[in-house]
Amino acid sequence: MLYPKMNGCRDVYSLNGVWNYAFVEENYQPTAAKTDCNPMAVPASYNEIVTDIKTKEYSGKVLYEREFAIPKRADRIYRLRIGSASHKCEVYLNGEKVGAGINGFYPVDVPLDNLKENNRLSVIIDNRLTAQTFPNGRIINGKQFIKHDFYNYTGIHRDVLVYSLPKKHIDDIIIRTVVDGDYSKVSVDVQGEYNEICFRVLDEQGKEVVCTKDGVFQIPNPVCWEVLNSYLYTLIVETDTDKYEEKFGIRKVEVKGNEFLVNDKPVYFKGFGMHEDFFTIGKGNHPAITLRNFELMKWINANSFRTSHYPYSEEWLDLADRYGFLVIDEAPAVGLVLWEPCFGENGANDESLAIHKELMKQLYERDKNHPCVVMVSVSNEPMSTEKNSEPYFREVFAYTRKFWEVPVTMVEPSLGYAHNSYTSQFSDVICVNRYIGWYTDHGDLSVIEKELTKDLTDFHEKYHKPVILSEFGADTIEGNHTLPAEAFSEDFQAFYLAENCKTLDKLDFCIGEHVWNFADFRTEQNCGRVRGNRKGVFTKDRQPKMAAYYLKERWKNK
Ligand code: BDP
Repeated sequence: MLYPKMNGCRDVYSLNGVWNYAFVEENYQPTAAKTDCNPMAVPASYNEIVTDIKTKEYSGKVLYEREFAIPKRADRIYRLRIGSASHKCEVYLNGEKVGAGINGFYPVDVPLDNLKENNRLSVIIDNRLTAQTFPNGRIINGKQFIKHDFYNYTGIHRDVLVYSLPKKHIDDIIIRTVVDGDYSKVSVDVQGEYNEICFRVLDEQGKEVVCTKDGVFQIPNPVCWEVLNSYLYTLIVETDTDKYEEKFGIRKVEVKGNEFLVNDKPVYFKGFGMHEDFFTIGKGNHPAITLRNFELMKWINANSFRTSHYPYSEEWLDLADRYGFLVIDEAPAVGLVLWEPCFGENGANDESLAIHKELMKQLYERDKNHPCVVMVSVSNEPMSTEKNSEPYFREVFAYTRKFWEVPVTMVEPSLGYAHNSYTSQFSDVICVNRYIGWYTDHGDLSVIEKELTKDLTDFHEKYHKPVILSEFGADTIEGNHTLPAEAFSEDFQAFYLAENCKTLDKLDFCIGEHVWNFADFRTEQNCGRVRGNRKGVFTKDRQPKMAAYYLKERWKNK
């Protein structure tokens, strides 16, 4: 799947802006333009814009509608791409159904075969979460219940683009670097219709270093894409009728013994679990917010992040490629925890499994060419202590490995230990979330070293895999200071993180630390949350808390 890009052979038109929106009945059909609508911004979550609590927390179907006209050429075909609409959606052009999306964090790309001079585009979104959706949820007596700890934002969250293609066009480009262990060899697989094809590669200075008709070629004196020192080549594929440019980086990723190697060199993951979340736009994509996030990560000397707990917009990955950040790309399989049962007939069942597998495949189709993606996570904190999670994840992992060549992991919940996890056996790297001294022994820093050492060592001794502490953190209200350090103060957060990090330094099989969370974010209303999850090292408006200075210093030297 290629992102729509404009060039001499392809046009792209943005349909972002102010649309009409309305809550609609279960069986609503957009046969005619709906007149009793309110205006709504795209991309954005409506929950952050409305002022009435019932509207904000509505669960059900929502219509987004707008009209558009574009210059139409007879020698082109047209498609629509919605970067994401949360969670499921159906797409209609002039009242006729043209496609559907199965998940709120993936693109929906559909043909627009019957474009008229003036068109009406209707997108019907369903934001309800069940045992067959990702995230998982349950609807009990008409009420939505979720177990994941972030707000169930609804809306069209990423760009809406109409694009044109030549009739004979390139459908997909798959770039493989480090073929046969040789850093100069690149192989490109092009899917589509063409009679003639040519591959050109430009280096970062724009100098042509390859020009060939053969999809397997050598790059002279290759420069590798390195952690925090990225180098991106530009591949230009030209056919008799079409053209597409894609950036790529040369890098090799491997787990060997206790190490995670990028280009044969061991790396230590320093960074965060994050969220797409900001004031007013909610989960709406905006490049300025993403860029601010990246500048802060650079400032704090981080080198990596996990797209907790769903795939982020493509713009994040483009920028991570450019900044040289390592990304653990996570599927939206979150909230499969604490139901009774979580897996099996009355929980995540065969239908859920089929969708989960499809999402692992679509993740590959979207993200495969990004050098920053060095590991894939199939799920965050599923109920790995339930026996039925074992056959379920055996299949998910095996299926994921059919596409992805990078290591595959799954993030262990706080309840999962080496002795009771049915799923850790499948991971290439063991990722463990721990909140010792926060959710257990609240406020007591003295228990961290002993318990964390034991938990992580047990995992390592049982599975002989490297371990990442993929979440640890403490809620912190900015501006709040206490002596001695007490929970919720900035002082406590800094000491809390330091105590965990100090412990990790003694464990040589530990290859990384991802603090929870990069910034404060919205959750459901909950008496355990003071207007959201406040474990951010940065505030929601992206200013540092005291702990940020501790991490900056630590990571400079680590
Ligand atoms: C972990 C979850 C994460 C939560 C975090 C917390 O993976 O999504 O936000 O706990 O409670 O278990 O802060």
